Amino acid sequence: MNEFAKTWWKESVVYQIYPRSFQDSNGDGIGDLQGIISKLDYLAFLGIDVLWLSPHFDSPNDDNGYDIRDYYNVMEEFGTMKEFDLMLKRLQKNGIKLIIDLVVNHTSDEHRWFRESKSSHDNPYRDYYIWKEGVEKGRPPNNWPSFFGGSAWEWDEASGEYYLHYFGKKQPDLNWENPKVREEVYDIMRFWLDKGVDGFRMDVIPFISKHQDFLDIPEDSLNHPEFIYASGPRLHEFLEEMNREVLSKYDTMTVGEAFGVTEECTQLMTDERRNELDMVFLFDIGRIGRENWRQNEWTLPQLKAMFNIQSEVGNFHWPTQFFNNHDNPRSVSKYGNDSPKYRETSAKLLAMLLLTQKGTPFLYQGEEIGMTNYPFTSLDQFDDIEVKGNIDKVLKSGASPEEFLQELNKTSRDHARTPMQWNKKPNAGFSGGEKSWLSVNPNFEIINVESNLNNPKSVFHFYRQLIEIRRNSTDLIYGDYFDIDPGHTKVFAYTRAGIRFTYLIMLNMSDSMVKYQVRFEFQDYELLLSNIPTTPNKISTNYIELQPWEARIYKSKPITNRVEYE
Ligand code: ISL
Ligand code: CA
Repeated sequence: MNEFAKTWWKESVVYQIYPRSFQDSNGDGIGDLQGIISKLDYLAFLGIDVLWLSPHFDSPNDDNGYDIRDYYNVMEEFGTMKEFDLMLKRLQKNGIKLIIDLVVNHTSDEHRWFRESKSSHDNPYRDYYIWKEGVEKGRPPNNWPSFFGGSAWEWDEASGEYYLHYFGKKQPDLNWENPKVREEVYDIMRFWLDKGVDGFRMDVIPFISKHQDFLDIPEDSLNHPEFIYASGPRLHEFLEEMNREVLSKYDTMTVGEAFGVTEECTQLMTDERRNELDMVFLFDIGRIGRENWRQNEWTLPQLKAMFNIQSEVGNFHWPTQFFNNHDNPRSVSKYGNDSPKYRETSAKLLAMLLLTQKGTPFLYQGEEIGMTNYPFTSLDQFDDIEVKGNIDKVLKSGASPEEFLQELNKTSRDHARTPMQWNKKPNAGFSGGEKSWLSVNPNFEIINVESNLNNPKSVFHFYRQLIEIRRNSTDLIYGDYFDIDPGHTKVFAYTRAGIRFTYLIMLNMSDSMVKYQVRFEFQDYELLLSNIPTTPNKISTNYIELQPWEARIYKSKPITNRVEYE
């Protein structure tokens, strides 16, 4: 039996909002804070505990806010600080906590620090960023690539040096070796915590410590530089300092975006006996089968193996669970089946998977109504800097535009960023203006919040029910995870064994009916919820028939001989 220490963030269900695409309140085609405020009742009804807001700070939007110009101001298009405060107050009134996005591996090149830094070699801000001479004229300091295409070094003619940017060239990396930079970051954190936010999602946090030898990375790592970038020597020292200086003084929840980390690094970052972060987002599940912009085949046993690794972290680590965010395609299109026949059933199955695993679940806007990928028909429809920045490289590498388009239809970040589908009105009710900043998915007349709310059997209500079940069951939150059948290629069957109850979850993740042999003592189990109306209340034989994408959760009778949680 496990001995997890109880905390509020382990018991929370988190919902991520990408403000640009959530709800536009003034008709300019861009989502905003008033838009979010107008939907808080909806979020409260869904039953979420924590809201994670993607960057809301002043930004020139080269990477939709992940390029911050001023950490102490709200993005003009999103609203004002007053509106932020109002949103926070309304959230608190609804019992919803708020975590914000801390993007401090880099800033915008329009940030005052960078403008100063660039202005001359002896400017006091020069060392806020990473400047280096080229190896020779016209050749950057090393071969480090940017995730958004080309070299990670940008030449600055005026000062005769290159600056480092792991992402776009308008996203220069901060120099965390400089203690003043770290102090600035801690000040920013205090400012928002003192306002009342409850924590942070930390953008590409493992990248903050740079290898100071600045050596070339091996050729075979060039397609995946994240593994090198995430292995800087001072990461844990910096996180420990941040925790000591800031986090330890507040009751917060922190989740680091752990891009490129090893298992060992994850262990160190999230060990409750150390003082770094509470949780991290791992990339294995979300990026299963991914090879940069390509999506390859993957199998259910491979997916289960990843859940198993996450659950084996031990009692001093707490995982996160998520299928969607603003950087990934829609889960029902990737792990489910988004054809009209199975979309709703498979979206509900994924809801059950997400909400009955061990770890804090993170939902992403639109997931709760089963929103799907967008049917892109040409390369110029993409908005994302990741696509635009890499297009030349991809086509030069020999891929045809058709192939690139076909793969982007499975992998692009823009699938997650199309506007939230609220109703059947123009722009899906996202905006009352002429045009939304990114096209609305043409399926909005079928897939939208209004029709979900009106139908008690909808994907939305299924999420709501599961959130409710989870909230009322400590055992489902803290109970042990056991994969009953790791090798089965269609059925994902597992238990969550708590102090008083054991839950049995059976998911048929395939398009075919499966006659499944239950390898479990099931006599005392009763059905709690399923996504197919004909599911029997009790398991009565050794073999059960699971319909395509059928998902069931059973609950045991109370068990009396188990020890309490700490
Ligand atoms: O995998 C990726 C790069 O190949 C991206 O999807 C993503 O850039 C990566 O996961 C890091 O993500 C975070 O930092 C980026 C920002 O563009 C993403 O939106 C953010 O989530 C730079 O801040
Ligand atoms: Ca707006």
